[in-house]
Amino acid sequence: MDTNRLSKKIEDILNAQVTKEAEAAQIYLSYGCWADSKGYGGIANYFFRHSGEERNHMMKVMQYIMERGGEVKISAIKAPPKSPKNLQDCFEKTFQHEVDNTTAIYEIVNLAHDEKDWATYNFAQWFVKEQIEEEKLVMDLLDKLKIAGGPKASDESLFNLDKYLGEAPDEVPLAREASVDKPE
Ligand code: OFO
Repeated sequence: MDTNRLSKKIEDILNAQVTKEAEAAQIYLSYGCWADSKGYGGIANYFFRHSGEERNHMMKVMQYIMERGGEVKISAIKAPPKSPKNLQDCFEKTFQHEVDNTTAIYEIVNLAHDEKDWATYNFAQWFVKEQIEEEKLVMDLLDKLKIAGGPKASDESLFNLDKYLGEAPDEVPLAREASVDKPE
């Protein structure tokens, strides 16, 4: 008896997402190492923590495939791209990476919707919300760098930014949690 509750297409797209999450973890590891080599220990810490989050995402998708009776295929992952040129480039590339990942998640949602696979559709909603958070987190990074002076940021403001990011919370409040008493 076939107990696989996933279509071949859904199983394939989810397996591709397992690989994407593993690749994201490697990219953030590489950015963390790059930041550390430039003396930004706090920013390195930020990327190392986020690398761990990507591994957690990988685990969630992997477990979901198995939970639905599907077959997980662990594939080779690409090497991370070249080191960023500077902090602006690093944060912009991080933002672009998250936007690309959001597109990949939306493809899973679209396919699940087309196939009326409501279990996968429901599972993918966790990632839709997570992507709002992840994009907002990186938008905040870009905003903080801009306030610090962007390409003209002084050593002192970069020192403070680095310190802040080393201790910054990994969760960001979302609009859905806002109220007039607690707007953010
Ligand atoms: Fe950065 O996000 Fe995974 O899914």
